[in-house]
Parts: sequence; structure tokens; C-alpha cells
Amino acid sequence: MRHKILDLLAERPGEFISGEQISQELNLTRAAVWKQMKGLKEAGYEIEAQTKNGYRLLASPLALDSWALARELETENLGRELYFYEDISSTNEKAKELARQRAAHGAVVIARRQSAGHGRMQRLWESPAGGLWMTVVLKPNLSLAEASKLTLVTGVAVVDALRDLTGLKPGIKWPNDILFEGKKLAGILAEVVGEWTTIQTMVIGIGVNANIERKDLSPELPAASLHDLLGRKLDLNRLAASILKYLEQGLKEFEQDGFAPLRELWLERALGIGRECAIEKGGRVYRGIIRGIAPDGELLVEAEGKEHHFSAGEVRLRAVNGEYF
Ligand code: BT5
Repeated sequence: MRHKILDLLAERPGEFISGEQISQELNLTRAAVWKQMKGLKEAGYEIEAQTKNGYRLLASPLALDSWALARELETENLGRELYFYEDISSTNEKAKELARQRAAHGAVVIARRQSAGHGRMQRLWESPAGGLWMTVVLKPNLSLAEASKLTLVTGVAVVDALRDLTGLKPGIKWPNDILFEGKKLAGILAEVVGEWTTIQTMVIGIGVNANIERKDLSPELPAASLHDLLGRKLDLNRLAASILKYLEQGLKEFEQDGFAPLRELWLERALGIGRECAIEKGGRVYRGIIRGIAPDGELLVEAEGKEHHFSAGEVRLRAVNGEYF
């Protein structure tokens, strides 16, 4: 019902629609209409009410909202099937469960809060209310080896959406961290549903420290929040829609033309190229200069005159001076 009322209000933007008309069209009592309006205002919708003219919609909420998000979408598939939760353990876990059952290509799971959000190797991902915590189910038309590069493709999409909406220019620390001035603003976690040998489905989790304050995260994390950087709240629905738009574009390009053009886009947004780094792999630490990524997405590091390749699953990357890039 809420969505029907919003559809009516949005049909003629800026114009009033009478309570009488709403109650007739939706077969509601006037009291029920009033109650719905109250609920919408509580959810963050700005609705002007005038006794003579009725109601008009002035603004949608900045907080996540399924109707507002659906209106912002510019995609063909991504986000068209939407699973929305107040609280959830992890959107990635939910997306994997839904992908095994019924979720279609492009389905999105989104939550206001996660109690057990995770990063790679089951590391905890702190996810208080106000952040953007979402996971996209993808059934891409890609080979197994190509699908593993979707983390990189997603990194490009997140950076581009953040640049569009905030004017900030964050970069990507290989493979999956989105940083601004050495602090992590967002992380990406791609996981395969089922066995690697039979992969047809992946879930891509995206976490952005958007409308949370830095002090809502543990002090020891090298993390940043958009709210503190911008001094204002962002429209989370627009942010989600923009990431999904860029991700859909990137995926289409990848399916049609292969990884090479996306590798270029990734390199343009990458941090730390040409800089000295330390790489931990299986208890050993390698030092060298970051040279970029190989055509297969592996990190290229030059050490002692030789080029070494590292794959994302196996290593930790640090700048040598202890910084995070
Ligand atoms: C990542 O892992 O960066 C991937 C994070 C993916 C989170 C999304 S949210 C939606 C979806 N549902 C999930 O359950 N996950 C995805 P990794 O590179 O392993 O980094 C994890 C490390 O980042 C932790 O060990 C902390 O040091 C740090 N960290 C934790 N929470 C953070 C936050 N909110 N902001 C910045 N850093 C954080």
C-alpha cells in the first residue's frame, strides 16, 4: 500500500493530490490515508499536507528505502529484484542462500545493518546502521577464470559511483579495498555460490562507510566515512543505484570485449603503482615495486629484477612504510 501511495504522489511531481482522490483510488478510508502519510513521514519522506489541496511529495529519504531505490535504478537487471532487510547477519550469506533457491541474475540483497558482516577469510566487517551494505547476485556469461576478476570490475564501479556522487577521488588498493587518503572507505567481497568447478553464480558484496560517523567504527581500523569527509549525509538510494549502474555497464563490457579494457580502467584508478610494497604470502614477506596487474588480474611486483605474480586469495599487501596506501 505504501508503494501505491508513493506511486500516486510521484505521478505528478510537485503537484498536490487530494486525500479524497487517494482514498478513492486505493479504496482506503481518509483516516487510513492519513495514517499511511504519517508512516511515510516517519520513514523520511518529506510530504507537505494542506487541508485544502491534499498532499504532495517534496523529497524522498536519504536512508535506504525500497521504493526510493527502485525509482533511482537505471539498470536493466541489477537491482530489479530487491530483497530489503532492516537487520541481517550478512547480505552475502543471504544472497548465497537466495541464489541457491530462486534469485535471478541481478538480484540485490540490501540491509540497514549487519550483525555478522564479513570480509575475506571470515574477517569481521563492521556494519552499523547508515552504511551501504549490499550484495548482488550475478550469473555472468563468463568463464571460471574470468569470473574471478569481477572483484576488480566492481572496484571500478564503486570508485566511479563515489566520484560522481561525492566529487571525492578515492582509489583502489589491490584487489578489493577502496581507499581515500590512506583510509578504507569501502570493501568488496566476491564469493562463488557452489563449487568453483560448476560456478554459474557469484555474489558480490559491497560495503561502503557512507552515512555513518567514523566514531561508530572501531578506532584502530584504518577506516574513513563519507559522512565525516563530506560533512553531510548522502542519498543511499542514489549511491546504491549508481554503483549498480556502473557495475552492470562494466559487466556487459567484460562479457562483450573481455578484461583488457576493464584492466585499463582499473589501472587508472589504482593506488600504489610504482611504489614499494611488502607482500605477505604463506608466512614469507616479499618486498618489491608494484608494477600493476597482469591480464589475468594478478598483482605484478618487481623484485630483484624479476617480475612476480600474486593472486588475490593468497596474499596481504602493505606499503613498506607501514602506510596503507
Ligand atoms: C573486505 O574484506 O574489505 C570486504 C568487505 C565486504 C563487506 C560487504 S558489506 C555487504 C556484504 N556482506 C558481507 O558480509 N560482506 C559484504 P577484507 O579486505 O578482508 O577487509 C576486512 C578488514 O577491513 C577487517 O579485518 C578490518 O580490519 C577492516 N574493516 C572492518 N570493518 C570495516 C569498515 N566498516 N570500514 C573499514 N574497514 C573495516
